[in-house]
Amino acid sequence: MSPEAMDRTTIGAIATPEGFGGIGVIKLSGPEAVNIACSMFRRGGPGTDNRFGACSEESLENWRLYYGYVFDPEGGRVFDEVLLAVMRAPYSYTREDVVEIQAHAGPKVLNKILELLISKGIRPAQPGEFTRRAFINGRIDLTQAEAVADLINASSDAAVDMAVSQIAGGLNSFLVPIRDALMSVLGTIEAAVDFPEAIGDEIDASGLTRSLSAKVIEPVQELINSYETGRYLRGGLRVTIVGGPNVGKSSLLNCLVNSERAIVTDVPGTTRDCIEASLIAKGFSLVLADTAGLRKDPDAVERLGIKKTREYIGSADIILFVVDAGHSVGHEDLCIFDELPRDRRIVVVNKSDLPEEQKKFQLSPEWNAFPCVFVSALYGHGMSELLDALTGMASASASGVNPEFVPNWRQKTLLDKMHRSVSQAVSALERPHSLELASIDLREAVYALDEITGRYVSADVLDRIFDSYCVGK
Ligand SMILES: Nc1nc2c(ncn2[C@@H]2O[C@H](COP(=O)(O)OP(=O)(O)OP(=O)(O)O)[C@@H](O)[C@H]2O)c(=O)[nH]1
Ligand SMILES: [Mg+2]
Repeated sequence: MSPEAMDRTTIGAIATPEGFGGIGVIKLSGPEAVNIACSMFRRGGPGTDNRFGACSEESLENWRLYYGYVFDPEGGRVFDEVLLAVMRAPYSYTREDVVEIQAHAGPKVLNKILELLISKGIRPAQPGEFTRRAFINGRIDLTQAEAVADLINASSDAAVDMAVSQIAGGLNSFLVPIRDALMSVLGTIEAAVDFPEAIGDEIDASGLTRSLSAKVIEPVQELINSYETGRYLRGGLRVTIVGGPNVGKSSLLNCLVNSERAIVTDVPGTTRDCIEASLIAKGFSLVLADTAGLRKDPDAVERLGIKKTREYIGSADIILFVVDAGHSVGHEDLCIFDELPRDRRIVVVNKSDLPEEQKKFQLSPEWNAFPCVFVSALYGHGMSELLDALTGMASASASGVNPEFVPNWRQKTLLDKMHRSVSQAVSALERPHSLELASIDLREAVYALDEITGRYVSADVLDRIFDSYCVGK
């Protein structure tokens, strides 16, 4: 199904977050936006004859800020002193006539102005409706619309960079040549299916297969790979803190987030559950998880905690393996360490504040090859070095990822579908008399690609995407 038919009503919403502040913005979009805003706006200040200077639609130029007052034309009551900007179609966010009113950000005053606008015929906007209109009106594609939400939700520099690149059309520009290649092969195959006598025998199946592999399968695989490595740019890098009991895992979490997030005692086995806390460090968003200490003979409750720890290890991007500087490395430590994924672990030697005579830890030869940081969670020593090691590892794994082309989960699912369909088409092309099957698979791939960009997408999918937006965006 093609993008839905346009709803032509004029919509309005408070575009800034609820609360008290300097400025609150009310945004309108639709054919009546300028007319309605004008009917309740009077220019003021220099250049006007009086406080309620007359204002006609034509007198408001595009892209200029006008100083004045919002007032109720019925009773004449003034609601606020505002700045107003008009952006007429098609040079606006939605490609419709758009008006923005910058008022004072108090919930009462903004709601009063919105109510006044509604009484004049404006419909309150649904969540994401301005961006949805920008998409329906063809100003942006669906990948760009989704990146707008990513930008709003971005919690780190890396996530901002990625969203900005994608708003500029990064992902779509990568997909355009893939679609062209698919359509070209599909055109050849469909012609051969429709006119078998004329073309059927002359078709160069191995040439088509090569083209599909180089121009479709390989770049699609590249995008799928960048989802895996770039996933944390969106949701945050998952860092799991593991180690034996009492080594200071919870103390480390508290120290990193500078808050008493987890309970710390000298009783081994204090932490039974996994405790999460977020942190922004050196431009990266980190989701830290403190876990139950891993040991050989846990009680029933600890056993459940340890099961959960293993799940966290499985889904972690980086694992901090904490050991106690006051203990030598034991068999149990080595066993835990060996269980951890090789390329994602950092050894953290905690309690390095202990006096020299109490220090028993010696770096095990097996651990030489891995990053190792000495810290004291009690005194906050070594945290900067630890964050350097963490973000260094994150940067290294992101270095192969082009932030312009990092798909989200929805897009990645459709890329998987494309990959499957095109691979099936390639197999069909390698068999005799299977051109029709190949064309069906390639059509499926084109549908999947068009669902990514929104060229053909169901209203349900759009509802799901835009419902997660805030009102006013
Ligand atoms: N000297 C010193 N003591 C520490 C340090 N970090 C933690 N401790 C102490 O070590 C003990 C255990 O700390 P926790 O943070 O609860 O250790 P844990 O690894 O979370 O322990 P479990 O949850 O029981 O597995 C507490 O008495 C802490 O005060 C440190 O850097 N130096
Ligand atoms: Mg603990």
